[in-house]
Amino acid sequence: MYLDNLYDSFKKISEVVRHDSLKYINANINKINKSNDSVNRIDMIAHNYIVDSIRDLDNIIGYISEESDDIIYFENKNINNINSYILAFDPIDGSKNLLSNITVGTIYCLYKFNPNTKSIENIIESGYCLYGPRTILVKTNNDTVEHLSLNEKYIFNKDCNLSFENNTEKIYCVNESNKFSNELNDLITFYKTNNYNQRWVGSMVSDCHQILCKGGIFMYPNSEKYPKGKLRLLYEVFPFSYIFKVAGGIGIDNNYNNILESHINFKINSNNVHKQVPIILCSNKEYHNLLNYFDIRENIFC
Ligand code: FBP
Repeated sequence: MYLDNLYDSFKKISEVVRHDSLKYINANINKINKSNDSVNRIDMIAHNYIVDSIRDLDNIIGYISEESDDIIYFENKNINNINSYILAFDPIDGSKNLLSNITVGTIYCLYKFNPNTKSIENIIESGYCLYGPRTILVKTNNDTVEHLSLNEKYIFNKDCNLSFENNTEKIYCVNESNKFSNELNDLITFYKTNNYNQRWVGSMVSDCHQILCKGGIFMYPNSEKYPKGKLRLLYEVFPFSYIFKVAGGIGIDNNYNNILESHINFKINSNNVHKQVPIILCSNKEYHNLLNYFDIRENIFC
């Protein structure tokens, strides 16, 4: 597989997360990233393993990491090659939760990239590796979302495909301590009064994985604290929107439109590499419920 080296880097990260001293990996290394987060040693260990794993892959001319200020091009690559890819990744999503031994993960997205216009042409593959009770890799493979587990021989074995077809539980996932608009507060009340169960782990990989496995809706909308949203477009929002799409779901923006369409051919520059956006991720069933709810609401209020 083209990205086998990358998957191997996840095995190394899994080992470090599980076995290295917590004090060592959780140490603050006096670095603040572009999202104003303090960087822990594990963020850089994971970042370096991933960069080393893709450095010699043909056609990957560069990468975008939560821990790098800008897009980085590999010196040994022809960055004008029209058949170019870039990899965007969040080395350790939810790393602040490691101290509490909560599941964290790596999120990645392989983009077909036009080096002349600096724009994304399309998504080739996206996925995440969860470092939880088990180490699992969830990734798109053409029109399926594969769920693989790391076995005792350090091989990722396929367990199943993930699809919303069978996963229809009523779960809503949002950090309710944030202050939202009346419209969103009403939507959250709708879930509470229609027997939806609430979940919030606080690491996107864990929360979205739960929704993928069971059904429901994940929301990180804009709020008083994050007027533009908190999660990053290129290495959190697009990867999950593509995975949800392949699994029979959708990622939607602030206007409830498909975010993969509203940001098509996204042009990357130094100012938007870490662009934050509001996001809602859900099954197509929940998307229709949401649109129905707003239709009804509109008729009530208009
Ligand atoms: P990073 O840890 O990669 O910076 O990701 C941000 C994140 O931790 C997401 O994983 C999670 O969904 C969100 O922030 C939690 O935010 P909050 O603390 O506001 O609930």
